[in-house]
Amino acid sequence: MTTAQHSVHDAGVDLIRGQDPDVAAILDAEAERQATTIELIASENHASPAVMAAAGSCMTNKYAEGYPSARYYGGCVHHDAVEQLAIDRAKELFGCNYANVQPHSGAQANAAAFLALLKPGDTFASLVLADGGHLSHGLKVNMSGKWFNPVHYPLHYDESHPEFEQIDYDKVAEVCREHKPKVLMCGYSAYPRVIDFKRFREIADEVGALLFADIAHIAGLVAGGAHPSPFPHAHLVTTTTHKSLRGPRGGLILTNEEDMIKKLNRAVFPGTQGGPLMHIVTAKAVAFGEALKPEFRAYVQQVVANARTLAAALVEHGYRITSGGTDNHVMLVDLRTKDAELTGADAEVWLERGGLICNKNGVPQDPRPPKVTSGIRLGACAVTTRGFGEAEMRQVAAFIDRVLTAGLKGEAELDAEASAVREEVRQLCGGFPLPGHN
Ligand code: DSN
Repeated sequence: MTTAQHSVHDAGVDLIRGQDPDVAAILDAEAERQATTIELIASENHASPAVMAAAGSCMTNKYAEGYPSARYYGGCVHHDAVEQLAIDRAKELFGCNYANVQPHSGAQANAAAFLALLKPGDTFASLVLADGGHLSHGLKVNMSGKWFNPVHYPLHYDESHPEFEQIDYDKVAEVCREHKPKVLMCGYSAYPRVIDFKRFREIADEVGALLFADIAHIAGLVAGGAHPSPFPHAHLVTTTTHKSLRGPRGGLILTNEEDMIKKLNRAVFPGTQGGPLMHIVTAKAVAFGEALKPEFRAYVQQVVANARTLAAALVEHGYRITSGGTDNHVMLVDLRTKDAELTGADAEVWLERGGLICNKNGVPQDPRPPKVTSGIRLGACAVTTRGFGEAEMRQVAAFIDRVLTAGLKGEAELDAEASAVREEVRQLCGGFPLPGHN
């Protein structure tokens, strides 16, 4: 067992080891992978030992269908207490009057929001999905696209426009005027710029739509003051809790609209879910408590600074960053400026061989299919949690460039360089242990 594995992780896995060595071996290997690789997937993070302990706690043993003080099962006194704590902390964190902490995921939160706000066949507007949207924002094979009528607004696609690859707000208004959606959605999975919630609300008001902000990616930045809040502009906000917010894997719904509260509660339970995952609700309470601390504000400021530094360093290495940079934690790297033949699919696999974990991602107007793509998406949330600063981000950019440059030369060059980078990554990670490791 390596030093990196002497951690809070061991306490849990040691319990499993005696009973189920097969599972324990997998957990050990995953702990080792997380400790010794650089996590650049923009939607991932390293939750604290307290969050992970709560997620693995006795709260998993209980059914608590319903809401605090209104359950369908006895014995919920402590589950009431922890859910109420999570609700109160979420409301304080985001400055709103209502929080539903039960959605199992962001997609589940969105499904409940659609159920509450729309009838089958109703129209809603969202970003062109391939340009940074999410599957739950109207993909044809998702419930949102099968049962409702999504219409999509574009980015600026004209390279000479000063806001190239940023949201084209005039087109948002045009699409809304033409289709009169009941709901206008904003918030994305791969959009590196600030979202102008006020402008979205003006457009929503003009056409009589409700404004629905899915802040799954930027929730931590919003909570920590590094991105403007969707409130007071959005009527409804959904998010995940495990990305920049650094909690357990899960979802959350927020609003200030009194007339939506009953509908939202019903849409989550019994509309789209049964028993809440109370161990995860408990871990959400812990994570929200962490996010209310001043250290979290410093953390998200550093996330943004680190993302900017990584983007700038990659530009120096010859890569194009879509929209010219990033204002938040995420960036899309257009690989074609390095080499027209380089694909996101190859880059993802090659980088993993060097211990650099990311995902292929389409760039706006990408001519390649989603399983190939011309880009990779990188984020700074996880590396900032382990303590990387701007010097380390420049090192990361150099690692990325070394692996991709070698990969373009051929398998022998890739094998040698990826192995060398893998070792340097391991050493760098050793100096920045994950939370709870020593
Ligand atoms: N899969 C998430 C992401 O990577 O952004 C969105 O659900």
